[in-house]
Parts: sequence; structure tokens; C-alpha cells
Amino acid sequence: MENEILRRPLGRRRFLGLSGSIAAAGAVGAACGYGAGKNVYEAGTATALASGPTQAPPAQSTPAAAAGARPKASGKLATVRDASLAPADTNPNKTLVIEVKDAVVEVAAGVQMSTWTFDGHVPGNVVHVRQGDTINFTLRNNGTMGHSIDFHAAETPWNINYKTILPGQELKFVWKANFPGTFVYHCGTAPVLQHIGNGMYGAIVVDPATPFAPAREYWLEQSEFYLKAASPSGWEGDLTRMQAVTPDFVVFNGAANQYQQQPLAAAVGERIRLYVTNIGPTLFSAFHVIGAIFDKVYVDGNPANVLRGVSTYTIPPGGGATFELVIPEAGQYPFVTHAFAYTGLGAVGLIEVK
Ligand SMILES: [Cu+2]
Repeated sequence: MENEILRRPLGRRRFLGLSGSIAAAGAVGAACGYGAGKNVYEAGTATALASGPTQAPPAQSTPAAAAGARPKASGKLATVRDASLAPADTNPNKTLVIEVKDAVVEVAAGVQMSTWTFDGHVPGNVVHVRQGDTINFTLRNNGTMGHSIDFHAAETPWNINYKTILPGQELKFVWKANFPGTFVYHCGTAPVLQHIGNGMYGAIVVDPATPFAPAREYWLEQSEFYLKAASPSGWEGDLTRMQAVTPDFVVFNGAANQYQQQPLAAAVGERIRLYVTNIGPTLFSAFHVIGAIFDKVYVDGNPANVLRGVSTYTIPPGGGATFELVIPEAGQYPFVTHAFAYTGLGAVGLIEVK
């Protein structure tokens, strides 16, 4: 389907001297009126595309929109989040401490957002454990308001262990990773929409008791950002836009288009395993790799739930899946949410196969 969609801007793409489907994907975003600024490599290209309808999402009634102040990516991200999944350590009795803290993060090139975080990152650190592990967990609130945590990999009472704690407080509980899979964790304090929308989430991967075969492994967490102007960072979360589902950016691992700036590496014929979660807070992900087919999709990341030969797979908000693919030919393979009104907002990365 994307070929038909991508064909339209092709002439313009050639005119601009671009090559590769990623440029076309960016142009699609721009053509939809959703372009969040740069979605291509070269500054000159981005400037050319920015002369098109790349700046304004559909008119909103928020003060920032009324003032014409919408966030726009510019330049390059200062850092690109490492998407490699480090192996889980082999100790079955694990200690995990997560600290809540406020932080300013770059959600698109040059766009700084004041966020509420787990461990200072959006998403928080990836938690990687093994099925059967016992997790001795501590949540420490060094933020400025009440927060909590909800592990989708855990079976534990919500009213006891997912309760909100105030700044300066700690919450400890022990849980067991009974189910293997690819899960989210998030703050569950009301309004949850706002706490997730402001950056309080991460991913947790539970390896199955019988491990998967060796592969090149990456984690990707899709999410949306809804912004309004704020000082001193420039931007902060906008609950009104979250409620209206009018995102400024839709991203993988916390920053728009970051894996165009620094693609994920893989080799021809190598098994690639992607642990993909979607924290939303509201949008579904239609996860797809352009030019490839998933050899296997493990629903929720559980090896008992296997699908074969899948092109695009839905990941609901709060869900996850594990994808395996083997790419037979060298080149660039964009991974996207195939919901194209959102793709151009930053949900395009690249797998570079050599
Ligand atoms: Cu919170």
C-alpha cells in the first residue's frame, strides 16, 4: 500500500535530489499536513520540505496553537537513544530500584520538553529479566508530586502496590515474572493520560524459560507527545491536546525520527528480534517494516503465541509484541507505524542492512 502512497511525492523527491523510501515517508508526512519538521537526512532537504505544509497540524483551540507556536524539529538530536537490548543478568533474585524525577528531554531535534520520568529518561530504563525471576522492587519518588508504577509483567494487587506515593516517599514490593513477554510499565496516578503523556513509562522484557535463539536484538517503544509552550524548557505536556488526541510527535524510544539520524544496524541474513511496545497514551501502533515481512510475531512476546508471515501487526496502547525477521538483501528498511497521519510526526526509523 505504501508504494501507491509514496508514488505521489516521487517527482518532488527526485526534484529535491532525495533517494530512498525514507525521504518519501517524510514527504508523505508533509503532504498530510502533519510533517513535524525534519523527517529526512539533509538540512537543505528539510528546508525544502518545510516550505510545504509541514508546520501546522490541524487548527487547535489551545493557547499555544492560537499564538501560532507549534513545536518544529530543527537540526539534529544531541543524542540518539541506544535501542540495543542488553542481555538479562542470570541472577534469579533481582533488585530493581526506579527513581521518579522531573527532567527536560529532547523529544524532537531542538525541541525540549519538561517531563516527569522514571530514572531521568523518556522512556525509562528498559527492565530485562527472565521468566521465574523474583524482583525485589523499590520505587523512590524524587519528583514534585504524587506518582506510582504499574508493571504489565507483574501479578500484584493494584490497591496495595500500585498506589501513589508522595515526593520523598518510597514504595517496596516483591513480584515474580511468571509470564515471558514484551511489556510496558507506566505511572498509574490519575489522570493516567497526563502522567503517561508527560513521559512516565518504559519497557520490560521477560525472557522465556527456554530462551529464544540468538539474534540481533533491539527494543522500541512507541509513544505520542502533546505539547504546549512553557518556560524555561520551551515545551511541556498539554492535557487538552492529549484528550483531543492531536499529537505533535509520534516517536520510537522518546524522540522523533532518531533512527533516521542513526539507523539500527543488521547484517544480511541475520535474525533480527524487535521487542516492540506501544505506551500510547492513546494511539494504536500498526507496526511494519517497509520492504520486509515478519517471519514470526510473538503476540505479547510470549513464545506460545506465534504468528507467521506477518506484514503489519497491531499493538494496542499498553501492549507489546516481539517481532522476528531475516532480511535477505542489503539496503535500508524503514520501520513505521503504518497509520500514515501519524507516521510523518516522527514514527519512522531505519534498519540499515549490510
Ligand atoms: Cu506519575
